[in-house]
Amino acid sequence: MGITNWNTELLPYEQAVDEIVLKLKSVRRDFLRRQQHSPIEQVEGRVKSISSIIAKANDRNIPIDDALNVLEDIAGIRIICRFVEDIEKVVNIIRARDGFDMKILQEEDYVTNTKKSGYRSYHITIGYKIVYEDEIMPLKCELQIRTLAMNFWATIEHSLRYKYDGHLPEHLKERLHNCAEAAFKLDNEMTTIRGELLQAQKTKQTQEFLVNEIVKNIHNLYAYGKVEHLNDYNRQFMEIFRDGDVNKLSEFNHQLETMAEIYNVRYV
Ligand code: 0O2
Repeated sequence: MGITNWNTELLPYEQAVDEIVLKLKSVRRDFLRRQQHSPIEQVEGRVKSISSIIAKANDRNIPIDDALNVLEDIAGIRIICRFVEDIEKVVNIIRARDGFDMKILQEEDYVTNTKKSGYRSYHITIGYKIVYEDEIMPLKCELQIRTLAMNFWATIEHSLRYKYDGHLPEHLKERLHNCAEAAFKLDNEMTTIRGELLQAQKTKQTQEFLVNEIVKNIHNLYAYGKVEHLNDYNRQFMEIFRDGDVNKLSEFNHQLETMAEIYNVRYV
């Protein structure tokens, strides 16, 4: 076995993970800015620990020196969705980038084809290039796309598998199968109330948008010296805000916009 300086060898993977996480978080932010439901709920990234790399290489009879070239999940990204339906949307978002800033190398659908363990998730292996020490460096990265329920199950099962060194006792396997079944049912149940949840989400996003607009409009009127009604505006705003009625917030915002037009206030 050669001497691998793991800490420096893994730095490019850390950079790739940071870049991809940032890009996917921006996708989520774009949806929210457009006041749309984001199929991406959370994004997490990690570089595989040195001990996990060595253990996986050993399990698969891969010489340690080849591990970085052969293992495709040294850089790993987990994309968590609320609903099963969101998984396909995320997959399509990734596919739309194929050939642009990432290259799809492989897709594995463990959502439809549940693993024997009960594991469900959609895996995409991508090729991703980074600029590292002035050189273009191609790397591989595994994206795991799954729902919150699938993630809950996988996290618990992973910890238990680690505890038992990969050899889960039968009684635990059975329980985990029951839990996987329950997670599957939970995802299906969530799908049936998806419409209601999306509506609630939309109302909250609209309320947040209107509050931002109102605060900005009041500030602009103040900045342009239109201070005579300022206390009134603030009082009215607080009353409507406490009331929580989105229509009233919208009406009030409209009033402020009309005032801004009358006073010819330009936005600052
Ligand atoms: P860690 O600590 O998560 O990195 P392959 O079977 O090789 O064709 P696959 O399944 O994509 O394709 O490869 P692999 O190596 O079996 O699994 C890749 C990763 O998927 C795993 O990484 C896990 O994160 C996750 N995974 C796969 N199967 C299971 C499972 O049964 N339970 C859980 N909890 N996770 C799973 P690592 O290396 O296991 O670990």
